[in-house]
Amino acid sequence: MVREKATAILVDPAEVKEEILKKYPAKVARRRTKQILVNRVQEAEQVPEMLANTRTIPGILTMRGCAYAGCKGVVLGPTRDILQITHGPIGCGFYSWLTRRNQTRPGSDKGTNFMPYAMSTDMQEEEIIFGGEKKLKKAIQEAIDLFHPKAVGIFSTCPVGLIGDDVHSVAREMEEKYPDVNIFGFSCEGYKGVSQSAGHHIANNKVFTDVVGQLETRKEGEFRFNILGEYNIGGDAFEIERITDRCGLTVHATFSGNSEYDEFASAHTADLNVVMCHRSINYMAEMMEKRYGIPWFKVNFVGANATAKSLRKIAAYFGSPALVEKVEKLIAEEMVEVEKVRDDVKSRCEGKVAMLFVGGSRAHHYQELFSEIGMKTVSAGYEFGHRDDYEGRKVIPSIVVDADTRNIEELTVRPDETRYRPRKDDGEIKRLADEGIRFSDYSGLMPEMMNHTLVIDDLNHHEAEILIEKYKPDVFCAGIKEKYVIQKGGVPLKQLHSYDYSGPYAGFKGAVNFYREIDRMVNSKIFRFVKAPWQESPELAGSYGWSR
Ligand code: CFM
Repeated sequence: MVREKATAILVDPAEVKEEILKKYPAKVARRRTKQILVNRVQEAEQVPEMLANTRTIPGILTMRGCAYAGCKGVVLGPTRDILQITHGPIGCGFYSWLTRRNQTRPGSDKGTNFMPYAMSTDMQEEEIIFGGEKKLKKAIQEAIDLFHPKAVGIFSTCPVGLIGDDVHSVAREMEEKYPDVNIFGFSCEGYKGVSQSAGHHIANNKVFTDVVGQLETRKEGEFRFNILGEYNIGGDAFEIERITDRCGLTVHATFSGNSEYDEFASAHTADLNVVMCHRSINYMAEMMEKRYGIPWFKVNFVGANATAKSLRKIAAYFGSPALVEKVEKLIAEEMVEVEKVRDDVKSRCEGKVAMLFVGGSRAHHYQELFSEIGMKTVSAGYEFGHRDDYEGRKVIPSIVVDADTRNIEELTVRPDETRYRPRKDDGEIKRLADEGIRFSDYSGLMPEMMNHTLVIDDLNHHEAEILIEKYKPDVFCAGIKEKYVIQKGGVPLKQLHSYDYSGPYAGFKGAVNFYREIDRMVNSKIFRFVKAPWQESPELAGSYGWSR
């Protein structure tokens, strides 16, 4: 049977919400009702309040990951020459090893690259019972002897916190022995906080206190800036660097796609921070502004129009007419191919419907690419975004700090006595703000979504099933945990974490890749013929036992 096509307009989001909540016990429904919102954008970007960054209700199969994943896998993982040791059982190290498809390109054949290695202390019962610090010291020793790294990061997994191993004292002790190696530990036990978001914060804090500011080297270039929150998944950072190079801009450091230690250590010498993924790295942007006087604003290199807009913002900030001209010339050149493919793809995709449930920023950013080919995003949400990622940073003062958030250290940062240097005076900042650059701000996902869309935090399988049944979307964007359930339900799923072994999707070339990929997916007839086993016999019964 071929599925009927439904348009978003015919679906009442309030009814869908009702249908979702109906199955829940009263207590669960009372909570979830604050996390499933019908979007309504009012004046001054006012939107309904989202209950976000709170614990997942036990028993609900969440899409979220853990704090260790956010710290080791996400923020530090893409850095090629910080030797990273997972202190814990082997699974944590193994499953955080390149599964995110973060890529890197060492400058030369001799350039250091530890990313092909997964290093772990491989804790056993013995260490769980008698402590693992001895084994950790041995591991660091072995790694230094073999690889002679500039820096070593130690990442704590759940058991480390449970048995009380002190990774920080081990780091200090080993650093005394090897004063030329920067050794630092992360208390990023998986259970810290309610999701991987806690791990981002822990990583930001340590990189800020122990790495940034250690070196005063500057890359050559007139317009030097850092890109914060770009992790080079599927080669995104390569495409962004191609574009910025062509414009004559110098990316001093990317936190942390295609990056190396020295770039982090000297990042405080750059003149601007632009933020891609607000959720994972806003802490670093703020701390660098306070200590070194580097202004920041939000950019988005996902989407051709968004890329052009971001480049224009950066050019306006540096204020050089020659740079502005170069940027405009590049945009005009790059848009030729983009528009050709976009218009062709749009003729087949216009009016189709997408849903996005990913992480803490992509569910917002990728809506740009869909709208460029005429597709509507009818429902979206983050796995672990905070209220500011949904509603905009204006709500930060009213966010209630709960025990889980208090668990993560908030650093008090003051201006550096010798190195604090405002990059622009107040008058210039005001002039740029009047021209539309929103410094230290992020508008959030909801103000930029259509009214009557359904915004859902921390989506689960039950809710995804209802969304599919009611909206019959043309494509569903999420991750590997969702992929096959959704596809068996007859809807193609695009992985927006790993890009399904494809990419890049950032920048101009990335936009072209994405248009083509989505065209193939939403216009392929095959999914409509899929019949999942549960469509014919909806309940599967199982029993534990043994039969011969
Ligand atoms: Fe930022 Fe990310 Fe994301 Fe994220 Fe992630 Fe990722 Fe993501 Mo997967 S840092 S919040 S913790 S953009 S790994 S590169 S795709 S969930 S939306």
